Order: sequence, then C-alpha cells, then structure tokens
Amino acid sequence: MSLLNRRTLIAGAALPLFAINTRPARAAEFSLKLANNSPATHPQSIRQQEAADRIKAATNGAVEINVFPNNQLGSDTDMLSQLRSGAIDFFTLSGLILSTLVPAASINGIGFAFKDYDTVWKAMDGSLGAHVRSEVDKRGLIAFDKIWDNGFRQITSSTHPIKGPADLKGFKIRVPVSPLWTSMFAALGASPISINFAEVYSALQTKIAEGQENPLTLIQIAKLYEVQKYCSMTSHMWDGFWMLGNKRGFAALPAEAQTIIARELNASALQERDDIARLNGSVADDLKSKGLEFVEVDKPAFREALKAAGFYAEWKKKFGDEAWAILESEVGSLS
Ligand code: X2X
Repeated sequence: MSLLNRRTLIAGAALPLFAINTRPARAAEFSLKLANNSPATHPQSIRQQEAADRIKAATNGAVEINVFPNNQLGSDTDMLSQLRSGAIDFFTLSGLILSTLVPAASINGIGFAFKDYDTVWKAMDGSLGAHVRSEVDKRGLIAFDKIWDNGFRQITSSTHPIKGPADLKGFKIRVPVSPLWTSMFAALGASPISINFAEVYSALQTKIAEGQENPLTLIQIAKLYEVQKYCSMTSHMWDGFWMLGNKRGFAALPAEAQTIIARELNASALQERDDIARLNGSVADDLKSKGLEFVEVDKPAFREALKAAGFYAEWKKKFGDEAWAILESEVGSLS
C-alpha cells in the first residue's frame, strides 16, 4: 500500500510506533516501495535492501520498505510519474533525468566540471547539492541529503574507437532522457538518441544506437560489454542518483519513522560510494578480460569542442548566474 493511501488511515494520529520494543514484532504499519533502475547486483540495490532491513529492525517491524531494483516498476520516466503520484514512495534517479521536472538538478552533469571524487563529494554534500535539494523541494518531492554514486561516465562503441571529438561526428549514441545530455552530445557533433536505461542493452544489440556512455561499474554489471567493443575513458561528466521521496507521503509518517528512514538511507548512500570506489580499482581489468578494448583519448579536445560550440555559455544562461556561481565556487572557473 502506498504512503498516500495509508495516510488517510492514520491522519493526525500520533502512533506509539516504538513503544513496542519489548513485544514481538508485528505486521508492518507502513508498507512502502523503493524503486531503482539498476541491476539487483549493483551496490546501489544491495545497499538499499540493507537500509530497508535496518529500518525494519529499528522500527520493530512497523516500517517495511520493499525494494524493486532493475526497472521492475517501469522505466525511469514511468517511475518518476509513479513517485509523483504516490504509487512509489522512494526512487533513486539521476539528477540529469530529474531535470525534466526540476531543471536545476542537471547542473552536476555539466561537461568536465569535476576533476575528481573529492571535488564531487565536497560539492554534492555542500552548496551545490543543497541548491539542487531546495529546488527539488519546490516540486512536491524530497531529496535526501546524501546523493548516491553512479560515477564518471565513459563512452563505449560497437563500431569504431572514439579517440577525440572528430570520431563522434554523426555517431549514434544513446543518452538518457535529459536535455543536458542531448545538448552536450549534439555540441560534440554526435547524433544523440534519448532512450531509458531499461532499453539500452537491446538498443545496442540491435544497433539502434552504435554506442552509449556510462560509468564502468554499470557497463560491467549491466553486461553492456557483451554488445560493445571499445571503451574511451573520457570521464566527461559525473553522475549520481538522488534518493527521492514523495513529500506528502513522507510527511504523513510519524516523525520518528522519518528520522530513522532518512538516517539509514543516508548511511547506505555513503557505503555505496565506498563500494563504487573499491570497484573502480578493478573494474577496468575485468572489462578488458571480457574483451572490451580500452582506447586512449584526447580528453582536453572534448572540452575545447564543447567550449567552441558555446555549450558552457548556453547552460550558464539556462541555469542562471546564481546557480552557475555556486557551481564555479565548488569546481573552479568553467568558461
Ligand atoms: O540511464 C543511464 O545510463 C544510467 C543508468 O546511468 C542513469 O541512471 C543515468
């Protein structure tokens, strides 16, 4: 049952949720849904299940969160609608895709903004993340404090190696559904096609798209190496998943349950960041052993091409001077 349905049953009631620690666990008072787009074996899914287990234990069984990984409840676009309507209670989504509802949320995806993970976490746990979360709040959703890592994105191809921007000319590259992604790859001369992650493997297999871009961990866990030949380490953007909640539904939970849920989801996010950092150490070798060919890239050339195409100027205008100043205060000058 969704939070919103539940709410009608408990409106105004101050439930003695946790006054029951000495009694046996009972059936859940609140049965909630958490969904994502990543395979069940991705650290994101594993750490979300662990958070759900801890939340259940800490509420003595009163709050049960059922985790639905791997697009089981639909594509990202579908799940975002379900979150808004209250059919899903929690959902992790890339800020860039979230920008279809909250335009400010794609700001961390600006090409080559982050030089390393230290800069990412300082910004996303600091002023840049706070800016995005306050914009999310205006749209009937909440974003929990700690964003989950997706990673620095790398380009893969089944047709030819991508070494510099010239190799992207007319390249049919799948990008997630987000204006920033389309704009960036169009600025680099490619032919971007917006496709939800749920359909990426088959789009690559059937050659609807020649290539795609994703962090190495996801390329490995979603087995995209089976349908791609080359990998170019462009690290052209950093992408993370905001843990989103339906605001009305969350507010209808007892305050103590809210505190426990937020605490455990944030704790799992930090553990997931560590998992990805650990995997980053070994995943390239694993992908090589599976036949993916790594390609040397001229990274500065991509950034220069974006600059020359007016990409930074265009997005500075779209985000506005104030947001752009926050971004640059975290990552340094971009123009
Ligand atoms: O759709 C993708 O490529 C993915 C899985 O990286 C995101 O969620 C943005």
